[in-house]
Amino acid sequence: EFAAMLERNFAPYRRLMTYYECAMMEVETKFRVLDAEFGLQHDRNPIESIKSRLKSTDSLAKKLARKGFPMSVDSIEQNIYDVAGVRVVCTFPEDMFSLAESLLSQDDVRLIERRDYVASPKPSGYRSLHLIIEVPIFLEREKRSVKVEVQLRTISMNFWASLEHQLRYKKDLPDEEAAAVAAELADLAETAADLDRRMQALRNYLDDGEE
Ligand code: 0O2
Repeated sequence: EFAAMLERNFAPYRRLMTYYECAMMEVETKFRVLDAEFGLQHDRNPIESIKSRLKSTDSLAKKLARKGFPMSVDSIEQNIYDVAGVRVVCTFPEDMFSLAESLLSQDDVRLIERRDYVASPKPSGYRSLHLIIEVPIFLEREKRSVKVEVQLRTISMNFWASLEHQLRYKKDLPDEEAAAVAAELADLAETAADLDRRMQALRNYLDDGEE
């Protein structure tokens, strides 16, 4: 159904995806600017890496179907908030939150939704700070607001999420074993969070010594 709809609406679909790509570039640049400025002030960089991705046609079709939304180009724009995704991997947990705060204080950024999976981790153990924001993009004749999902994580949270994502495809196990694997993964997430807490404490100790 989705494939047939795309075939009929290929030009508007491509146009919409281009808008998302532009918004993703804008947001990525905002983080690069914040990273550079922070580097000047503090002699270290809060961002380890940035990765942007556009949701694939396949994942879009699956998400619309799963959530029972109409299969149309307009429906993508109205209902799917993570078509454009920017993942920012930070060095320390406090960096995640100060970057988020700086981004949200910019007058062309509008916050749509904030989900703090650090304060409230998912049952899987997943931790990250998710922001759905809207940013303007300037086109030849108009200005459009486009939604972007930002995921802020530490290196340690990203390490856990990447490996858990890989292992998820191997979870075709009997219920009992699957539960044991899930429990082990949740426990590993606690270990990762502990690393973050200790690294942050060390960072704060060294920063205090410098003043
Ligand atoms: P991809 O390939 O990153 O797009 P929904 O999107 O509706 O399923 P919701 O509640 O809208 O879920 O979004 P949520 O859970 O706040 O964020 C979804 C995204 O967060 C996921 O994207 C993952 O990137 C990440 N995520 C959430 N929970 C987990 C988890 O337990 N493990 C890992 N590794 N990542 C997680 P998608 O859509 O799954 O995929």
